[in-house]
Amino acid sequence: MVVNRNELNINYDDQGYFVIRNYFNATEVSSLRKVVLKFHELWKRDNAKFYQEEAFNSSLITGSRYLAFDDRVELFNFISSKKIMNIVDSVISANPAFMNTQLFFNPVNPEQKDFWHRDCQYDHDVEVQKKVIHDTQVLHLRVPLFDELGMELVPGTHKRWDNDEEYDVRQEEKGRVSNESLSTGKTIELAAGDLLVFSADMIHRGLYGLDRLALDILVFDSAADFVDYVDDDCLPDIAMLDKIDDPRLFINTIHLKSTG
Ligand SMILES: O=C(O)CCC(=O)C(=O)O
Repeated sequence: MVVNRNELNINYDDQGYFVIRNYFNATEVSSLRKVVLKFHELWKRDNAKFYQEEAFNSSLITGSRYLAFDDRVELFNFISSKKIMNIVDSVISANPAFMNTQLFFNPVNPEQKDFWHRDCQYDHDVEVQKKVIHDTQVLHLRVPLFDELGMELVPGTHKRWDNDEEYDVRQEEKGRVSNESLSTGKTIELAAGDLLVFSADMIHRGLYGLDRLALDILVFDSAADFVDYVDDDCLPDIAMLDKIDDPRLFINTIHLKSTG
């Protein structure tokens, strides 16, 4: 599939997200699903109480705790594949760097509700959030491994502050709660094979339901100050780097770590 990188960049800049339908073929999805499911089963067993009671995601999928060398190399090669790098390069033109991976699934407890947020709200108070949304933001590339209800996003909020409704719901002010619907929200249904790219700091929520299992790849611009968020164990070692076709996403992170 030919993607128009310039057009993607314009969409991202304008709206804070874009989606490419049927970007991955059935073979690519099933190979990825196989290795991710191996991680997921082991992770669930190891985190049984957390999984049963409250979890809706895991992270550090490329780390050494649950996956062995060959599976990790396969994941690293997917993350830095031509298809992914084409997209990453269209949004971050100079020195994109790998941050982490996350896996999103349905919480076991059906009473647990999906919730609106900006990722930066977990690191910063409101006054700082108002500033950091104008700085470089982390990019999420969501690869759904099964058809899912998808995500709800508020277009444009990667560049603007919340209106009153958005703020009260997201921050649970004035009696509002974070799983209420927002009149500005836009639902993006996703199917296995699609790719959704969005800014971590825009207002968003994942929609629970169906068999959702989505791999999110998190990438940042080397010029931004995010390297402290990277766990060393999620990066490829020398022997793995040798088996990665285009390792620059990881090399950029390793370089930042060694100079930071
Ligand atoms: O899918 C979800 O449950 C939430 C996703 C999300 O917040 C994120 O990818 O940053």
